[in-house]
Amino acid sequence: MQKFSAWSLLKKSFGGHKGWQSQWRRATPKPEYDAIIVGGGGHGLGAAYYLAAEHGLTNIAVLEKGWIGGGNTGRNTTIIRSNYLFDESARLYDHSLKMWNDLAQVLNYNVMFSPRGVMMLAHTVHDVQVIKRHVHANRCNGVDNAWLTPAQAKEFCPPLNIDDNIRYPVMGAALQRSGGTARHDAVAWGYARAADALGVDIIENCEVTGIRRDANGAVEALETSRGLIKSRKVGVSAAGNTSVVLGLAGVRLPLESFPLQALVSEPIKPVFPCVVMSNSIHAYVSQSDKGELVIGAGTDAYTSYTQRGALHINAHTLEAICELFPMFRRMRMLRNWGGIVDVTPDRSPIIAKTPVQGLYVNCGWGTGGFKATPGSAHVFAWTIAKDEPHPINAPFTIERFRDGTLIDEAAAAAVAH
Ligand code: FAD
Ligand code: PYC
Repeated sequence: MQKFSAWSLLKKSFGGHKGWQSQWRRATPKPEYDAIIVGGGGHGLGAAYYLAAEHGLTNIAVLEKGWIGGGNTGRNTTIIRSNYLFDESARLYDHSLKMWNDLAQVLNYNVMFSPRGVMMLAHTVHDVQVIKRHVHANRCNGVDNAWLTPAQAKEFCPPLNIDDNIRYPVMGAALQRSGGTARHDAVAWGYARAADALGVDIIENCEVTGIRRDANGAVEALETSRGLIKSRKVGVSAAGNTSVVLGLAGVRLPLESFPLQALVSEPIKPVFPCVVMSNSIHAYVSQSDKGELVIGAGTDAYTSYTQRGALHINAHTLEAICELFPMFRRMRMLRNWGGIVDVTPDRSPIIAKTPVQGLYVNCGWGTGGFKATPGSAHVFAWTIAKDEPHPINAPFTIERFRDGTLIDEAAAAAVAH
């Protein structure tokens, strides 16, 4: 009788991740496309998918300098929520949250969306006031969020320590029940496979190194590590590196790039029912379906393009986790990594046309763009296809930093900056 390993059976049933990857890697760029997306993260692949699926543009390519999902999409802690303060953000993030609900069906790929609830802790009187303000603003915008007492917070998340005598006692929490997590790399692969099926070329190991403009200043071609590729529409979704790529066309953006780190523990049986975040003490945690605790830290204090950060940031985060969840004190950590996030002055993204005709940008998601992937990709595709913003992303312009129409979401970013 023929024997199969679990891996060979998996490959037989699904084609195997390696199989799909090598198929994309073989794709040779055509000399010209109707549109090109720079950056094969969730936002770029998603935009390519919606360009093809909703706007009928199928002669398009995604150019990725490494491998798809190898940037922040495959490095984040997968928290999904829409409890932002301002109306503009509520519309954008809630558009996305709604799309998560049936994304697996739309893409025919299990992105493992799990709306298990996201709880944000308050540890000081200031936290209580700020978080309650968010709860009220969210409810006015139809975004679900509720204030919990410490006892109610513990009832929702039994491992939580609500002892009054700890250094940062829990004074209450906001709970968005419709928030949760999804499988990060599955989002990149799901969009890539669905886009590929519609004819999109996904070209890995292809770095954009130059942007050529015609006599009128409009985009006409990209210089890449795999040769010159012509296109009159180029959308850039190159988180962490956006200012470098846009700089190739002479466009300056108000962005700074910082390392942001995360780590996972050894896997254990299911013990942690939801997502808990604490902005004040720089720690957030959930448990993945593999059983690992997924723990995230604050950003490093210094700008950098390296995908790793300083060790003491993690030590601080782990101290906070041990204080909030004493039962995790003896657990061992398995892996630590970092990503580079690009941060705008108002901690809100830019999804917009640029001053260069045919050049569009989707960036500035800082520490929080994973949750926005479907909604952001959807409105970015609209912006590229129609050469005008979708009503949802119309406020997220570059010009707001000149005009002062900021959307200041520093408090909702939920991660220490
Ligand atoms: P990416 O996935 O980074 O994709 C951009 C791609 O562009 C990369 O693959 C890169 O290689 C490519 N690229 C760059 N330059 C070039 C070039 N010149 N040519 C070709 N390709 C290029 N968000 C949340 O909502 N919830 C969270 O819990 C969360 N946790 C996080 C934890 C960590 C540790 C980190 C680092 C981030 C976290 N985020 C979180 C933020 C989130 O990961 C990002 O905002 C989001 O994934 C950005 O997606 P993207 O597709 O824009 O970027
Ligand atoms: O935006 O929810 C978020 C987040 C959590 C961790 C990093 N970003």
